[in-house]
Amino acid sequence: MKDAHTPLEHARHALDTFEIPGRFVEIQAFGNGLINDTYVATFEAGSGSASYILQRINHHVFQDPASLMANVERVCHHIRYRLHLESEADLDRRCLSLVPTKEGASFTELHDNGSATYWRCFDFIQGCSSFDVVETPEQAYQAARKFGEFQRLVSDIGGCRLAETIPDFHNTPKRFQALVDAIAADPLGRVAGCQDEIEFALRHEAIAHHLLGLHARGLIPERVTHNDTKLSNVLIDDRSGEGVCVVDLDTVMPGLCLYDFGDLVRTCVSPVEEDSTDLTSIQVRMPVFRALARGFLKEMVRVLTPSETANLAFSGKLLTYEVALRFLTDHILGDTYFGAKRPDHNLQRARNQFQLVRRLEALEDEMNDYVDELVGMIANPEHRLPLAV
Ligand code: GN1
Ligand code: MG
Repeated sequence: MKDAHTPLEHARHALDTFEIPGRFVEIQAFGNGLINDTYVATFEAGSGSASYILQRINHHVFQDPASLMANVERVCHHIRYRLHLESEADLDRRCLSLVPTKEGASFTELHDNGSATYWRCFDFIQGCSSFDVVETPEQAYQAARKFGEFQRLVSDIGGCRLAETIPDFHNTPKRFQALVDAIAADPLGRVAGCQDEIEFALRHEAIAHHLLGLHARGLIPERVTHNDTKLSNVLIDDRSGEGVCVVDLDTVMPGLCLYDFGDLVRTCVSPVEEDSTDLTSIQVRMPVFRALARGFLKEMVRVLTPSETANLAFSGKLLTYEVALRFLTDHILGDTYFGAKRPDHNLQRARNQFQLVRRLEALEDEMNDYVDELVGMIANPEHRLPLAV
């Protein structure tokens, strides 16, 4: 086949390398991810049609696609096995299934105009939706429960330590240093236009060191974590509203469990998306926070150490601060990581997230009190905890 030209033609070409039965019908772009390019493809086979998710792995971000895919294969396989042991009936919707290439590999490498691209393909999970903004506390509960279950299921994955697909991904002190370096370099002269955000970031540096400090003292262990637990990375059943499947396994690697709870708080409590410019709408919806704590603890309460539980509320502030540092750094360096759909997009994202840090800080005591209350109720053998919303 001749070299593909448009991204869609390229995707179509990649699709041909996978072992998919039936006749190709169509392919189109899918989802809102910032890093990988995602497509959905439909095929006609026998009695009906079947859909597939095709993804181009961003190998500038994930520099070792082979190790990444080895992680994904191991994690998918392990989750399926664990769910099978728990007698899960709906296995094909509860965990991702990779479609092998025609050569039996988990991903395909293509060359287009001299540069390599990497692709993988999953069965499409029918009857689900994903959301960028939580609509009800019930949805938050479902998402948190699913990510809690995910951690519980992968907690006993055997074999060697999973590969770090992005080294230091949630090393917030290093993210802080990257911002300091970007400010010093100021390659596009953007620093003058974001003094308030820089001042806020620098003044809050202590946030960056807290969890890794506890980890260094042995109070918070390393676990296998998802590391990108935004709300849109869990599929919710269209009919029952139940959490069905955790997706986007690219950053599953060794990490701290609070990174996962923290990113859930970051992406769920606010009623507006992370790039909304209406800063007055950014609030912490306490019923949503409470639902997240209930959902996550429902699965993880027996696994967590006291320091982990004591920092559930803090973790939301940490992850929000961290991504704000990353957005601000990317703005200063020219939007090369997250991309930008409009001028100052990453600065707007950073402003939004710093505002959320302020709101979370204001309610941190209230959130901690709720977590204490919840843990106390669970510890009481006679508790009748309203774990469901
Ligand atoms: C990116 O994978 P995606 O596009 O959903 C990023 C996350 C950020 C998020 C902010 C690998 O997520 O860390 O929290 O954007 N993923 C990577 O929306 O950098
Ligand atoms: Mg992701």
